[in-house]
Amino acid sequence: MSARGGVPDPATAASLTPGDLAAVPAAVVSRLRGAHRVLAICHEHPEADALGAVLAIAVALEQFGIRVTPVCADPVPAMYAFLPGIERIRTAPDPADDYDLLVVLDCGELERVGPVLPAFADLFARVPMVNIDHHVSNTGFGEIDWIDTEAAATCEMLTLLVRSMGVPLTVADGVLAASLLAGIVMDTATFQHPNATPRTLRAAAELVAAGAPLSDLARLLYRTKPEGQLRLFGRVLARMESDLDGQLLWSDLLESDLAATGTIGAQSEGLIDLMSQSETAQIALLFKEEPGRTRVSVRTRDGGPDATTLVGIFGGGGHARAAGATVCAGLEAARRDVLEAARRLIRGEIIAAEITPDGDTA
Ligand SMILES: [Mn+2]
Repeated sequence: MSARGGVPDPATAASLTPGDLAAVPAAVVSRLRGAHRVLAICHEHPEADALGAVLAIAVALEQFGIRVTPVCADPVPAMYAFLPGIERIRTAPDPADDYDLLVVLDCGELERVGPVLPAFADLFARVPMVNIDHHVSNTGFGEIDWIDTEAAATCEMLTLLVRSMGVPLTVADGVLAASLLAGIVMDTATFQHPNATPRTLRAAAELVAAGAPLSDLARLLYRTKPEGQLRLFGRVLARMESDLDGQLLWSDLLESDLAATGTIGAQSEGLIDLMSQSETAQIALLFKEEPGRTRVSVRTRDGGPDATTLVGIFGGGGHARAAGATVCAGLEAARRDVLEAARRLIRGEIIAAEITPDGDTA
């Protein structure tokens, strides 16, 4: 890629510091460089950090003549179909290939790779594994573990890795830079979450300089929705209720809403974040009706109650501002019990937290 007006020459657009690159363990680099046949795998139910990571590691290692199979146990969701190179990702390892290294990406525990694990139990037991991840809860299941909980995304770590391996970020017609930036945009909500650090921005600056389409990625990952999804949001928002002068806000997502709008449960993603934009809400709750159970998503205001305190009562987990739980009860009963606990939490009647260190935040 040549330098054009306003686009810095990627060769001279270094933003990452030597200190940033020193965070990459030499053992990871040498293990990767010594491999011949690599299986790169991310978690099931993938999002852009997982998908971007398997694609990026594949493209980067291929620059050294290493053969890589990028795998995710689930088919790529339609909303990520625009990512360049995404069609390469398979749902299972190639049974005919003789892998000598597994690279597990963005998985807090090995089981997160999904049904591929039991289906290829022998492969996972036999072949050495490098574990690259940024989740605090990572169990350290690899032969080599590189866990960086300061990284906003696994793709931030891989940007450091690729740079320290000397691979130009411009290779593969932009697939490398776009994949890496997609993961960073995904996990930071376009640099809006508090996990976006100066290093995250330095990594992203180099990717943009290498041609990664930041504006397109932000729009396609966060501001593009099927019409049915907007109608789903409309139904749920119209049903919203509040209490305690608006400090407590909630709504229900019924199974019939999905049928009426032609959507699937995963398309409720983002709805609770919209509800949590309420000026007054300390706690926003979304109750999702499912067969035989109710999923509860929780968001809390900065400086407000800890969401993990609330969901901990119901066996859930997550983060202080975003958490979730699954209640084995129908919608009415689950809503009654969770709202009662939320009222007590807002009134300061619950002080001791039963905290689950990590869990679903959906
Ligand atoms: Mn991630």
